[in-house]
Amino acid sequence: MVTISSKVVMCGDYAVGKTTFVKIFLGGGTENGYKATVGVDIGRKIISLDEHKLVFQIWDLSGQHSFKLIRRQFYTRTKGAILIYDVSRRETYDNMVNWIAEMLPETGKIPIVLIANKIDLKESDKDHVKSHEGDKLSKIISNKTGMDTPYFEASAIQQINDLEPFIALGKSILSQSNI
Ligand SMILES: Nc1nc2c(ncn2[C@@H]2O[C@H](COP(=O)(O)OP(=O)(O)OP(=O)(O)O)[C@@H](O)[C@H]2O)c(=O)[nH]1
Ligand SMILES: [Mg+2]
Repeated sequence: MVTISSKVVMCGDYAVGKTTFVKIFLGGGTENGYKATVGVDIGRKIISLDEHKLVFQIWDLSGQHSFKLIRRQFYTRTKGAILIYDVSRRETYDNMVNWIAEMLPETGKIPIVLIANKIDLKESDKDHVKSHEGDKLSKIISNKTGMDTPYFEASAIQQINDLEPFIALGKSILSQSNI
């Protein structure tokens, strides 16, 4: 058994649900209401995967535009990223390419997992971002990283695919670690 420590960043525009995912993963449940992350929150969780121990250090970044300039320094030594958009706000999908452009020069090629969040809002929003658009984006990311980009349609609030993205990222990080 090997213990691997990995810094992971949560990326995506404000209010897409980054903090909600992290809270669930860290075991804190969900809270109602939106409280914007200021700068970054850092959490830690150890999981067992394929006989190994993975120590996730999760950097939950602020998606607010006003933090864009300071975010760059947070990417050093990052081993993996979870990118999230909100299917009910198309601009958050369109902006994913800007997040990738912001991150990859700092991190180099790292495993990325893509989440289309808030699928519970799909029914009430005919203009929602469609599944094939998520697929397409995950392929674009794979082309940039040279790695598979697992893609999840999720509702953090309804706990649909709320933990799976973290496990998928952990597996990708392990497979990149030459153990
Ligand atoms: N309907 C719905 N709402 C969600 C879902 N996930 C999160 N939310 C809500 O979206 C709002 C924003 O969630 P946060 O997790 O704080 O967003 P964030 O991405 O961390 O935002 P910043 O910290 O500003 O970058 C909150 O009111 C959440 O309750 C979901 O799956 N469905
Ligand atoms: Mg947040």
